[in-house]
Amino acid sequence: MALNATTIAALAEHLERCQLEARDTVKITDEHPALDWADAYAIQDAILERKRNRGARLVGLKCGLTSHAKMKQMGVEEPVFGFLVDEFAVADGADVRFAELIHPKVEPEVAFVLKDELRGPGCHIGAVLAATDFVLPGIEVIDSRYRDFKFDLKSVIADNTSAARFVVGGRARPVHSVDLRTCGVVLEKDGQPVALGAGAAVLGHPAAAVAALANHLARRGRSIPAGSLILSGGITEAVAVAAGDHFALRVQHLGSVSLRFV
Ligand code: OOG
Ligand code: MG
Repeated sequence: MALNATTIAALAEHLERCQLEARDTVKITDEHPALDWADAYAIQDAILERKRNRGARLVGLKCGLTSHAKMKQMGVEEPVFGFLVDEFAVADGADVRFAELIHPKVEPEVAFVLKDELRGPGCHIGAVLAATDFVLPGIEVIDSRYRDFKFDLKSVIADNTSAARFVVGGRARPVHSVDLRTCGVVLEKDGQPVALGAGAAVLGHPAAAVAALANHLARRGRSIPAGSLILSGGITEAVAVAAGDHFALRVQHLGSVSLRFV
């Protein structure tokens, strides 16, 4: 670690305030160029700790930058991982208040719910499929706290990988009943398709992203607990949002899910 505990806590407070107050900021590596990977995840952990101290519940985890479309869009080359708390959750079909966000974008994703703990190293697609209870369609609303959505990997990790809101569909499908590689996804804005893809866009298979998460956590002495909800990462480029937009995601065999920005 390159930063001391006081700086980690101050950066966590700063980034969380930006999230809660819908304010943007310059990326933290501008002021702290020495910030390393351990610092970045320590800041993310400190944000989670702040939320937990106010009564928030950890409901799951997210993988980000797991598709070539996303990596290309953001100009980076490695997946990142973050957390999901209950305050980010939106009910299917519900309204999201645009004023609570800075410059949100939406992403079509597949969500996994685990029946068993997943522990790396050496976690692979087979282990993920065996540990998965069911899968759901999900829309993630990302909202980087960094000005103009411009960041490097360490800054975005510290900012909890831009996590802001998410919604998942309510029809649970057993993971063995669908081929998540070939299943098609259509994201519609106000009834018009705005992004199209298939599950294979995410590391060849969305379960590979969950395996990468388990292997990443193993390097930090952690595992994915049973019962976790995991967003496996945007299948297409993220789509910019304006107030009034309605988004519906249709995932082949998994049903649909929607939300509206008001
Ligand atoms: C980082 C988060 C990306 C995904 O699904 O790829 C992400 C960002 O692009 O702001 O959640
Ligand atoms: Mg995402």
